[in-house]
Amino acid sequence: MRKTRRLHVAMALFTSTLLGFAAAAWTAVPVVRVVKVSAKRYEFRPASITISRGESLDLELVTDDVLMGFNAPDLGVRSNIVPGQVSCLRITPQKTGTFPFLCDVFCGSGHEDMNGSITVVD
Ligand SMILES: [Cu+2]
Repeated sequence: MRKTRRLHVAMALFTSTLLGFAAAAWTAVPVVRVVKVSAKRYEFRPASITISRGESLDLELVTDDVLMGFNAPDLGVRSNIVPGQVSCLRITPQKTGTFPFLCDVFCGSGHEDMNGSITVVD
């Protein structure tokens, strides 16, 4: 009986330790918000994105049209947007404000008006 009881106590300790590790591992993984940005001649959807300062955000850039670009020069990020592919761009802005982004690959007559903004708040 004693051996069985000790075994149960040991198993309970082992299980609770494992659960503790699992919980620690779970909470240590940062959750990154994902925003899908669709580029279509001649607009981005959404055209305005809001993020908190220091937050990481993954932009998933897609298009069904032609090769385009996503460029947010004030945040130091850019990527091509290739038809049929998902281009992932992570941003973690450290300054607040409203920062423009634009298409920087000529895609047609309305290309110059293809833009949007990322607002970073505290
Ligand atoms: Cu363009």
